[in-house]
Amino acid sequence: MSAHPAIDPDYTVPQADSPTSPSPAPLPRSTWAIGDIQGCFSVFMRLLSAVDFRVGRDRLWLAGDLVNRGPESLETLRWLVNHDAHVTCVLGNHDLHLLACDRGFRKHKGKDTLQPILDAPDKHRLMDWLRHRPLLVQEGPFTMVHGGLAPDWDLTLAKQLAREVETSLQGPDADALLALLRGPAPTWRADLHGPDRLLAAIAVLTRMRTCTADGQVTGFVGPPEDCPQDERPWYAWRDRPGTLLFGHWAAHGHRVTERHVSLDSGAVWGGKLTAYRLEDRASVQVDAGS
Ligand SMILES: [Mn+2]
Repeated sequence: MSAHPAIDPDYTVPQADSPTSPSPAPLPRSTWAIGDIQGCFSVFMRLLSAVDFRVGRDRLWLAGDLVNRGPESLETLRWLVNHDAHVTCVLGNHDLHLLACDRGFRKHKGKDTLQPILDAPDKHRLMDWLRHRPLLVQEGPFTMVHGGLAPDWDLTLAKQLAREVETSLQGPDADALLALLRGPAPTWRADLHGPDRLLAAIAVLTRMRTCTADGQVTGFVGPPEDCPQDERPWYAWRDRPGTLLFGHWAAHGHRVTERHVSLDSGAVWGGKLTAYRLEDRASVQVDAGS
């Protein structure tokens, strides 16, 4: 018997292919939540054109994984740093990988496209900006993370854990935490302490897609319909107030319910880049392949 029984025993996977609008109505001020850019800068720029994004009027919420795998990670990061006043974003696993690579704690691997950032003359400014991004943001009814939340986390605990990680990443002992990203993370348990607690929280906040009722992750990456037995999408174990926005799960694609909005629609794999407007819940997508 599970310690954290599902609140919704009849949980069903939300419908795929949520409707998108080719030309959203203008609003006095729009807040566009955008999924994993992963260095696809030209696609990102096309999406901003498609939604008529105006600097100084509109805002961006980004679900993390700003960089890596795509061809223009440096251009993406520079643009975001230069538009900092209009950008709210959370850190994803690729962003943390970049921070760890920069400090020499992880190796730049075969499919990584981070070298131009690591070689850039303004690298320190870019890394300093990235290191000061949150892992969870909340405003009004909306909460955004890159990965997910553990079944036994309510929003209060999720925010507290995100703040603990952010404090560590932004403090004098950041290197000690980044160095630990080399190794495996423990499965989240409420009685973890110290670095293990932070590592487990990072794994949930930045890498979780599906899990068992007690929070075990198997690394399933397929669509939610094919979820392994005894697992569910992380959001399906517990009802939480408001609307949760998340990225990281390309095979989930963009699906919208009142409670959950998935934003990673696989732009870096030739899919789409998605923007979802908080004010009226309109969705706009551009094809990454064109
Ligand atoms: Mn990710």
